[in-house]
Amino acid sequence: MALDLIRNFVGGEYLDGGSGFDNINPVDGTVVSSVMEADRGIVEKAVAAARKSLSGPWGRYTASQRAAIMRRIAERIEARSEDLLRAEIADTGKPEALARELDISRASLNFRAFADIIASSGADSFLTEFADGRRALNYALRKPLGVVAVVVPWNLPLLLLTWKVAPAIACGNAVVVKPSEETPSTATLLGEIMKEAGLPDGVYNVVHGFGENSAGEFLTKADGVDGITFTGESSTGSAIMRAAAPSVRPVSFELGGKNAALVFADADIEKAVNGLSRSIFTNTGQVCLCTERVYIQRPVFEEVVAGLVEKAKMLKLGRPTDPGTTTGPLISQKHRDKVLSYFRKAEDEGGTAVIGGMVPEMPAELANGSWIMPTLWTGLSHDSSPMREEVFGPVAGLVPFDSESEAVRLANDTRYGLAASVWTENLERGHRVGAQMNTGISWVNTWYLRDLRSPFGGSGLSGIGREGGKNSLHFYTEPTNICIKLSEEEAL
Ligand code: NAD
Ligand code: 6OD
Repeated sequence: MALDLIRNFVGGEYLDGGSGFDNINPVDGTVVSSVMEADRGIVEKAVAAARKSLSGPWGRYTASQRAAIMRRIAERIEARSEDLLRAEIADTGKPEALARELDISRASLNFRAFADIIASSGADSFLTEFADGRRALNYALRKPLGVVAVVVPWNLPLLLLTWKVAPAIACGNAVVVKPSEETPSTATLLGEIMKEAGLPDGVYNVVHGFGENSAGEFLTKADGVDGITFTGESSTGSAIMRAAAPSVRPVSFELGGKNAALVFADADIEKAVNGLSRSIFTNTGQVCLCTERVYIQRPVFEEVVAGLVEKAKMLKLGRPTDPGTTTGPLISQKHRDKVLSYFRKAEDEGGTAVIGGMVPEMPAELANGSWIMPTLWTGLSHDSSPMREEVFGPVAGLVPFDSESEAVRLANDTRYGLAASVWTENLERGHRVGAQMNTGISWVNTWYLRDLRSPFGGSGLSGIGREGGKNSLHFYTEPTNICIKLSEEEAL
């Protein structure tokens, strides 16, 4: 189901009001829906509705009651998965199989995982014993932050939204979500699903619009927001940090990446090429974890390049529902202009596109889509802009190296620190090199394999903090330590 009119969702109701903007299908440039942009008043109403829910029954739910409602949300997501799938595809143009297997299935998994995590979480406690015999029991209660602003991007819209909303409500918060202006639909449908699951009104709210001088900025600056969790570009992270500064709000940021893959001569080359191809081209390269720099040990350089070119040739661009489509368009013409600017920079800075490097010829009915050819460059120096700046498209620079230490140095020579992958059949090397990566995650002989209990995030320009498992519980709660005197003697 693709919605024609996308409205803000506040206090359990869809609101009329706000001016409209078009939601464009990147496959063919047609208008999917009209979106009601929230003005400052609507954003303030959403924050007020969230705050009100905290002093209602929601504020008294136990962890196991919250876990139960989250499992119902997961069930309702599964029951409405076709609606969510159609909406996600219409907004993003991504292949149906990818949306089904990654985006929609992770949405329910996010709720199930954090239901389990909150249901089994306990309080940190310490039995304190002093040398003079005094004793005390310390235990830390974790209280919700309160109203959490959730600002998310367009590349994995429902996955990234629920990755934040699930732990936030598991911890007893209320949320106001600002989805990307490019992908407003699934966040909106989730409002209905939350009601169907019995989540009290006001715990989940959605405001639509853009960033600066629109819903994003209004929300991150609104009085009554107690914390901000954000996924998106590093430069937007800086702007949000400035918005959070005056009231010293906690922030959790998952930002951009310039992720490296290191392919050693002792790798299983066929498996490495398969994995690398997935890591470069999945979602048309629009995953923050995608590889954009591939360092290949010299003896296998030509073989890996040839293998990746063959893989790129096998990709099939097309409509999300066409059989065999592997690759959708970029999200917008604006984003394609950005990616194309890197095609020009690559040429100017000495690179050669061994495949791609241009806009593909598409059938007439898709000519207004944001199509781009999967592209691989050789000959780029490590210091060139396509090797240093995040492109966020189906592109990678392929560069040879000689020694392990050189590969580690090149991979770490970046201001980003999100993800890396290491391809080797040498177990010791896998552990050793993986541990030397200055990234939030290092995969060895795989890519984007996730355990939701493990820490996730990045350093440097790639983010602040970690979410996942108890890391999420730490961000979305404030501890209060209770200290109970157990002995007769008072301290001091
Ligand atoms: P973006 O930063 O342009 O937008 C993200 C969200 O922030 C949108 O909802 C947007 O409307 C909002 N926004 C923009 N300016 C704002 C402002 N001044 N105040 C408040 N909100 C504002 O990012 P994008 O183009 O939507 O997504 C692509 C980027 O996201 C890439 O850089 C990618 O690497 C990054 N990303 C990172 C992760 C991660 O986990 N590290 C995951 C997905 C995407
Ligand atoms: O898998 C996740 O939990 C996650 N946050 C992925 C981020 C992908 C970036 O585009």
